[in-house]
Amino acid sequence: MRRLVVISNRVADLTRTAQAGGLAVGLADSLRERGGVWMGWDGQSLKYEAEPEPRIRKIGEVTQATIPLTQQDYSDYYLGFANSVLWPLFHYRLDLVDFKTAFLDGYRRVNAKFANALMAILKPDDLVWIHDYHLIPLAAELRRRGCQQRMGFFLHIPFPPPEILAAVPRHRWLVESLLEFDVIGFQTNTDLGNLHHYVEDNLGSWIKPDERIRIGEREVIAGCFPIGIDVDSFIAMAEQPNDEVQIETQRRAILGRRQIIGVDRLDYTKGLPDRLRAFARLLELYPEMRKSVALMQIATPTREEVDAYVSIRKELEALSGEINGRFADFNWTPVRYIHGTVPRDALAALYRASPVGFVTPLRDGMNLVAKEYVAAQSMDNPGVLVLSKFAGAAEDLHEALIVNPYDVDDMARNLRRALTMPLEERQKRQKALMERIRRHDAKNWLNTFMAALEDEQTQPSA
Ligand code: GDG
Repeated sequence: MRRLVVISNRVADLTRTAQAGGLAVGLADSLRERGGVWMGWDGQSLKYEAEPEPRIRKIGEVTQATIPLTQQDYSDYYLGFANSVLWPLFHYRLDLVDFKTAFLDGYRRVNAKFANALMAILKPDDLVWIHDYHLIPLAAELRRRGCQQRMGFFLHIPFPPPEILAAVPRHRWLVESLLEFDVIGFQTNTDLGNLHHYVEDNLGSWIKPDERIRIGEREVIAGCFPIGIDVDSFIAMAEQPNDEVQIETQRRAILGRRQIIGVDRLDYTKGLPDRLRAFARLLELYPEMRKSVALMQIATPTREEVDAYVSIRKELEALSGEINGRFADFNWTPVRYIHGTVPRDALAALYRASPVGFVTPLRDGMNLVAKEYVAAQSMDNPGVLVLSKFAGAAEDLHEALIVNPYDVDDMARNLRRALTMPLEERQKRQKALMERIRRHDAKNWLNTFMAALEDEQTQPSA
């Protein structure tokens, strides 16, 4: 088996279980099994080094190589171009894009740094797999340095339609850089279709009947590779008793209260304010639900140095206070809003103890929480997944209750439907959803992408 070298902005700490963030979770699950090298920024050191030497550490079958960034890199590349330009742009949020030329320069500079560090590690028959929007120009940088290895790219977030992409300066350069990869993977057919439209309209390239993109003499495989979870290990975790969660669940059962659960990084793409409003609307429209239901929202801190994240945090704190002020009683708190990180095993137990999983992003590449919620349910008495139609997961998870995350009334009605759904219907939906998350699990994601990457019919560009 050829050695796999994975590169992402950050590497996950494989010795810890409380990782928040879909990329870290998805990749850690896949790499632990296959083994290989994982390179990225160490996430901490912000010191200046002209040509950073990767720091090497071996954990099980995985060799981790990390490099430092400077404070300037961190501001321009990470907070700047990646998270204040590409993240909002790719999530269709043009109103939040904050473009500066210095950000673009920093983005190119850091991608060049990654390429220099990689040149010291790569062996001729390695397979190179690069992840996410932070590193789109990395293949082009590596090719410029003479790299001949097969290179694949996976985009964890959505790929927007051409008319949205066109709002950012140098969008053509960005897509041309992307096309330097041999294989480009997306979460959904919608994202893949958006790339097809862009290349046909703007680059004069064409899509062959086998879906390969023809650019001059080269061919690029672009496909849909939906990410998944390690279903069995999640089931095992959910079935393990977690004392603290169990005591809390029993207390709620005695009081006849049921829990709706939401778990997200605290990000403006996750639709949290309207989710809280929808819960309030449920209490308004169906007063009989009061005191018998509560919403637990876990919102894990993320990117707190970007302004848009500071305002969403304030908005949520105000909203949950407002809803509690309006509806709470001396012995019932409707919203439990937790701004923090919960251990993964407790999370699994919480999903299992919650009759409704409430996942309502305004736009999401896939959304692993939706799949984790399904995996954690017991077949005897499964809960119901209420899922946004704008999550990538909705392209597959048809048996969830699919909602419009901009329509508070629609979400409230579907919450009620979930809370009152007969057991037989819940079991039928659960069975079908379980089959779907097994078909598209972490292993399938890795294997199908690797098969495309190992397909030697497409030659790397000279
Ligand atoms: C990106 C894309 C795509 C969250 N809070 C805690 C915690 N988490 C874990 C969840 C889940 C992961 O973080 C979040 O994954 P998502 O997929 O929901 O979302 P993003 O972080 O935005 O991920 C997304 C993903 O990449 C993979 O390609 O699906 O669309 O945006 O695993 O459980 N984990 C723990 N404590 C927390 O408090 N332990």
